[in-house]
Amino acid sequence: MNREESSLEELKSLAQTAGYIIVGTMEQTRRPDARYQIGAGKVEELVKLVEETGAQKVIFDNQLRTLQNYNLAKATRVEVIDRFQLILELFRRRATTTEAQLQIQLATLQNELKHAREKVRLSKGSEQPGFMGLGVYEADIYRDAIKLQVQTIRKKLSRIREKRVLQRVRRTELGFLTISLAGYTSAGKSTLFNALTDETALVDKSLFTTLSTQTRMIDFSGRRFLLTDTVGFIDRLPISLIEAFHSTLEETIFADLIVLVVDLNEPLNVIEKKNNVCLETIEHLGASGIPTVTVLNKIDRLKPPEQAEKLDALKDKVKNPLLLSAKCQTNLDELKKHILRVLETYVSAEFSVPLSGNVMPFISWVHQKADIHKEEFTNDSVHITLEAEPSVMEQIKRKVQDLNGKFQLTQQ
Ligand SMILES: Nc1nc2c(ncn2[C@@H]2O[C@H](COP(=O)(O)OP(=O)(O)O)[C@@H](O)[C@H]2O)c(=O)[nH]1
Ligand SMILES: [Mg+2]
Repeated sequence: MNREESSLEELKSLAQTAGYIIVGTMEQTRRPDARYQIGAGKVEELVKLVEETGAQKVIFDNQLRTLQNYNLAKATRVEVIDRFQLILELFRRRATTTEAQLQIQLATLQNELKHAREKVRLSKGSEQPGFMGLGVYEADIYRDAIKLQVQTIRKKLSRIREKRVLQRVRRTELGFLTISLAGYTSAGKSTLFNALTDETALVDKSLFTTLSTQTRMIDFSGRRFLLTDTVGFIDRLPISLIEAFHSTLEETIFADLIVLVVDLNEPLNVIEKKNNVCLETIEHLGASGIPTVTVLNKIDRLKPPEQAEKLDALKDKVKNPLLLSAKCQTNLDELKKHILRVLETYVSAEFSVPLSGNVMPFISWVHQKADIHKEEFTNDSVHITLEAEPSVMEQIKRKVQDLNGKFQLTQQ
């Protein structure tokens, strides 16, 4: 329920990513009503829609105040959540590492703290979905309990420094290369994921009991890959969810290759802005050295001259672009070839450097520019196994020699 169509589309995509089946939608353009967010007449319509469709939940695009949330749940007799809560749920479903789970708990509790007073007041003697069981609390006691939990989680988080390399090493030992699908909500990641995994025969289940449903095996050119559909980037991500988003994304994006999916049907300035946010975030996570191809998706919506025009405008700003339509399954074979080409131009190497004052800035630079496979610190040196573009590798080699280290190219 919101003003712009694109926003509702995005909400639908988010809900689907979180595992919901959408049975109906409704929109209203007006000034928000204090009691219900939507107008009284619209509430009646909503109640009817819920009854007719048998919906088990109502999701609002606009942020709901506690009172509105309460009144809507009372009227519809189902749980009502807003976009913020939906995003939290989505992260919760995807988080498998302890760090990600803690970040999400933290965001949930902080949100709860904001609404605690009002919620306790409303829940006295009520049995609304989402408000149950709070009636026994006094507001201050409830708030104190939350604050205590927040502190405990903060402490735990500061103790956790997970070795993200480990997960990858394990997969590499299994003999698969991994590919992650990244990109904004609605760009077409899941559609591409399904298109690429369509013809794939079922493989030995026991191997995959540890994998989530967002990861499947694909096979091409005699090689096997694990393809992961990530949570993706979200427009207007609430600031309080950024840490939770980073840790959820981080565990899925560390792959041998990233396929960044872009909706080419959007205006050029929007595409560029989103692409920059993606690249900056990937860099922030320390994953910018990972080989990346950019899928310019939804070309079925554009005429060929327009496709060419946009490709030309973007080609220096995005990494290894390729025109494609996930929905119509055009250029899927080109994508596979493109992936192999990009992977093959990367060279592998290993090096050791003695630890000295200026080694750490160099190592963090390497983390940004190259794809690190293994990193071992001893008392007096660091040993790194990595892949990078040939020009980057050349720079690394020179710097290693400057630092009196040993450098060696290896076979892939
Ligand atoms: N026209 C067109 N629509 C597409 C294409 N790929 C995805 N879509 C549509 O875009 C919407 C979002 O797709 P989805 O795969 O859920 O995006 P995700 O949020 O990135 O996973 C859906 O309605 C898809 O049907 C495409 O190549 N062409
Ligand atoms: Mg999706």
